[in-house]
Amino acid sequence: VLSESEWQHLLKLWEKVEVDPSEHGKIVLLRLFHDNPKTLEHFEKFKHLKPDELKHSEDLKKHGNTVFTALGKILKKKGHHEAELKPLALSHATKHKIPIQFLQDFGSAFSHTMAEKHPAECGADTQAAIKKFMDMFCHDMAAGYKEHGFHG
Ligand code: HNN
Repeated sequence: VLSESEWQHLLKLWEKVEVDPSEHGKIVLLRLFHDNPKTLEHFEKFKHLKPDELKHSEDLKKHGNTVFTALGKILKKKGHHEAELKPLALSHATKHKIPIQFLQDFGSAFSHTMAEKHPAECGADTQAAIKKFMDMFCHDMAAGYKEHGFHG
């Protein structure tokens, strides 16, 4: 459970993200694909692209926006995100079959990217809050996965 001050740190950071969610999303996804190349295999539309094509893909920007819009909606619920997580757990468990480990890897890529791009908003308190938030997200997604019989 995050404290009110931890949520405030995250929401303040998110104001920076929202200036350009597609660019932030793209950078985090590129980092995720680099750190764990297996994650890329789950994207039919990206997995055949060469590294240079991926880097300049408009489609990847679009998907970055999709992912970050979803993440922002969850974050703004400050823990009361059941309604937002339900459809995501369903699609990521049964359609995309994304192991929980990949969601954790996304959390690391997200955290590292934020520290690099927004050092002023990413002090120790905020970094700890990001970790708590991503742990909570992964935990709740895992619970949703189990309801659909996926133990990824
Ligand atoms: O639920 C859906 O299928 C809607 C599209 C969507 C959303 C809102 C996806 C999505 C797709 C479908 C893409 C399409 O149809 O254009 C796929 C193949 N994801 C994946 C695959 C992997 C994946 Mn995710 N997602 N997503 C979202 C929203 C949010 C979201 N997804 C995530 C990770 C880490 C991976 C593994 C590579 C991911 C995260 C962390 C989030 C943030 C809440």
